[in-house]
Amino acid sequence: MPSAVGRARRTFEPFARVLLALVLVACSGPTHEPGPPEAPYDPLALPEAVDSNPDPHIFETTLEARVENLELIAGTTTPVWTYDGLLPGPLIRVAVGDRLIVHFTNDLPEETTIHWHGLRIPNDMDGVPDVTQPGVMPGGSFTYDFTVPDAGTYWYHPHYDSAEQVGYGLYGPIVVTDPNEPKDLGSEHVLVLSDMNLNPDGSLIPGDDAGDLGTLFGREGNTFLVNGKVNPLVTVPSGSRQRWRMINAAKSRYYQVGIQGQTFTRIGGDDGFIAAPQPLDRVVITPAQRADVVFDVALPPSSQVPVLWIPYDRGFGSVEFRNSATIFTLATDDHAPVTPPPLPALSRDIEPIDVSSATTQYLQLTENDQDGHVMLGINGVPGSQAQPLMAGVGDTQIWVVENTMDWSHPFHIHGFFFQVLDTNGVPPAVAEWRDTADVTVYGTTRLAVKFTDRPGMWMFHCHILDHADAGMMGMVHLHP
Ligand SMILES: [Cu+2]
Repeated sequence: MPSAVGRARRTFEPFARVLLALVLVACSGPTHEPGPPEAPYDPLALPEAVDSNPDPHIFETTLEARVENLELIAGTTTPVWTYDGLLPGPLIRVAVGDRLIVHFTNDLPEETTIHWHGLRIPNDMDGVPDVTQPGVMPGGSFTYDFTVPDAGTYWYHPHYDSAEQVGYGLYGPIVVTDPNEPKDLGSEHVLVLSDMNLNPDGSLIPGDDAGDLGTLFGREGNTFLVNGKVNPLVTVPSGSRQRWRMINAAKSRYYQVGIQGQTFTRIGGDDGFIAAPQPLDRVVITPAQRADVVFDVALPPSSQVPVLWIPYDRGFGSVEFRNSATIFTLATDDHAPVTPPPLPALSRDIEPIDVSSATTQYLQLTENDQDGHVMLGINGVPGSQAQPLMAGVGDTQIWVVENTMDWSHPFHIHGFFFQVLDTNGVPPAVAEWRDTADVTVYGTTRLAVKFTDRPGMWMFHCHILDHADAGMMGMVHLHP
């Protein structure tokens, strides 16, 4: 029979042990605590804009444009032009039909605005300085306030000195979600693809580098960036389904994206889902376009493969003597491969625009000389000197856009979706809504646009921003 002393010791000892353990834990600090399992580091994760409005259907936030020193090349700093100090700017994620309010302040040394690329919003929210709003001066502010009408992947960027400002880093992604979209589309990443022209010490190469030749070709940065990073290592489970919402935010570079041994299924483009999924080995995204792709990672465990930029022929000098480059490295973890559920059936009714009573506008994309300097234009006239095209609300128009130059032009219309009728006589492989379409070297793209509503002055331009700034832009005056 245990003595009273023995009982007391046995009762005391566990207390002492617990006490000792507590003291040890307190002294050893948090590193010895097991804690919750850490989520694997995701270098592609983007900080998201924060909603300060309690109304679930209003997303209200702030954006500040400012110069921020960031380390893009290891050991150097670059004075990047940013939204909120981030490259790219914060991801704005809203649901279709939400009201978005952005209180914007400009702390750059230069005038700026925000253009909401692809969003079908009222004209006075379109962000074109001196056309739809006064430019936002240094120290100034402007409130953007509109309803987001369409699900899809979009982006925002300035429309003042845009080649320089976008080239220096001013851009950010917008995802407009649809609560009714099919599930099982995969683990989602928003990929903002861009480039930046940097000196070895990290400083910015000026936006007028290489003079007229730079303007004609369109300046491509020498540093590839994905979500503001240089060649990050991204680890995912073997076999897992990935969904990449890719945005080409580069000011001039075309992205042709490919992975050795991997097929993509493109499910969306500029303005939401396309009519039917499209299998592709490579995805071509002109400046400003978007591509929404899914794929099941065709890599064994513990392996890695480069996600490549592959030279794409957009005219003289774009493919000659150029090699593929790594955008980032895709790796698999050491777990057994996973098998995702079958891809849900995806289809979207995209009725062809009725062009039976459409009028036709002819636009030649032209190169002009002015005082011995390269000047670009539309129908021989730079944007600053051009008369606007005319359209009435409810009109349908066919725009025949003809390229007379040695370089392709990604042609963008603000505020409206359009349908490409054909490119060099060939209709698109799959029906889709676009806001930016490629016009190939000496080629012709015909597109149909219905000006449904929202009168005002709407801009259109080449989205090689060096070309736009050199005059390849114009306006369509949409009257009530
Ligand atoms: Cu162009």
